[in-house]
Amino acid sequence: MKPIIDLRSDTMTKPSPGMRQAIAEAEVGDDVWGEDPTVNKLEAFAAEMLGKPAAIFVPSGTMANQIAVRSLTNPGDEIIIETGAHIVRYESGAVSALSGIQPCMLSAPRGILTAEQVEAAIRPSDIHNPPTTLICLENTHNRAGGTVYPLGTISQIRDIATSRNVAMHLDGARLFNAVCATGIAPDVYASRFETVSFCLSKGLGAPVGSMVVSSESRIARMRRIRKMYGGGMRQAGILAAAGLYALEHNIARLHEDHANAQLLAQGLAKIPGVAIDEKTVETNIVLFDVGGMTQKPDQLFDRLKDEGVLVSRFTPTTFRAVTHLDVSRQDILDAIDSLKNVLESKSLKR
Ligand code: TLP
Repeated sequence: MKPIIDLRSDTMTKPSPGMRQAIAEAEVGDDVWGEDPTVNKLEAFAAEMLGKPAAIFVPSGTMANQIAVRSLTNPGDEIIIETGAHIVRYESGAVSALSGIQPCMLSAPRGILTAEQVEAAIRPSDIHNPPTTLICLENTHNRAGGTVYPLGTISQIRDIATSRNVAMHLDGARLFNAVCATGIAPDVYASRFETVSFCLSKGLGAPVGSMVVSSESRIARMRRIRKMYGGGMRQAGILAAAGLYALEHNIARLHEDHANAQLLAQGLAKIPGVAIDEKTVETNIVLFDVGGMTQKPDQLFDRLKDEGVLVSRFTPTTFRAVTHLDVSRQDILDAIDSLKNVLESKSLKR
């Protein structure tokens, strides 16, 4: 049996021996009581890194986004968000169910909204209109293929948001991939937003956990909302220890994942019938379309699985491959060979 090369997501990473050691040695207490020293350390560390006064540790990226949105809105409000954003696409309708808001969804190439688009979507104050109270951006943008939000665009949107009294939340599940790709410090990105979430359990390799950073008062509000949503954890220091280890050891290596994504994209681009825009591969996500192949996508997907290469599907014909710390350069070279075997057989264009 061939070894499995799991490119379905960077959520697939497993804790390394060093991380497991940190987990084993973690000091713990009851975090609902604010008494877990390792959670407290992680929260202080994250806040400092992102240049905000406070942070909160939560079980998932979804909960991080949801408590942030809830803390910044009232039921009946409208939020401006890109159509493919995780918050509206992959969180089970939570913003509507839990915050009672309605999303105003705008489509944008590469997932990057323009300031003009956002400005035009902010509702004028009128009794008929829901108040626009929040703009949510995603950096990197998952569904667009890990694209990076230009800082200039974020700043323009910030200026409009400030002048119209609208708050901003960043779904920074993969913010450190953007940091790695651009060299822009995390606190510079964070300074444009009231709240920023980021995940420890994706490319950073922790088994569980996300953070939200914000002001002291908003984090205090989010602690109450987290409790309401069932996210108050007890001896969570064993998870926070993994998160601290991830922040200390696994940021500097993200460029390896980006190089591997480039390598994979170059390999895919050479396979006749595969549609891939190499320019969109800016970080660790590679989207490619197999709609131009003679074999059906379902068949290709299953054959790739049989070859030991696991990818996920974003549309019936678009496959996503995500590089991460459990996938080496050699794995990518092997994956390209397998992709060639599967995709080049009878791969004449229609
Ligand atoms: N993304 C997952 C799936 O849910 C699609 C993945 O495999 O990429 N924001 C962004 C931008 C995300 O990509 C994700 C997870 C989340 C939030 C949610 O994080 P979790 O899964 O921890 O709730």
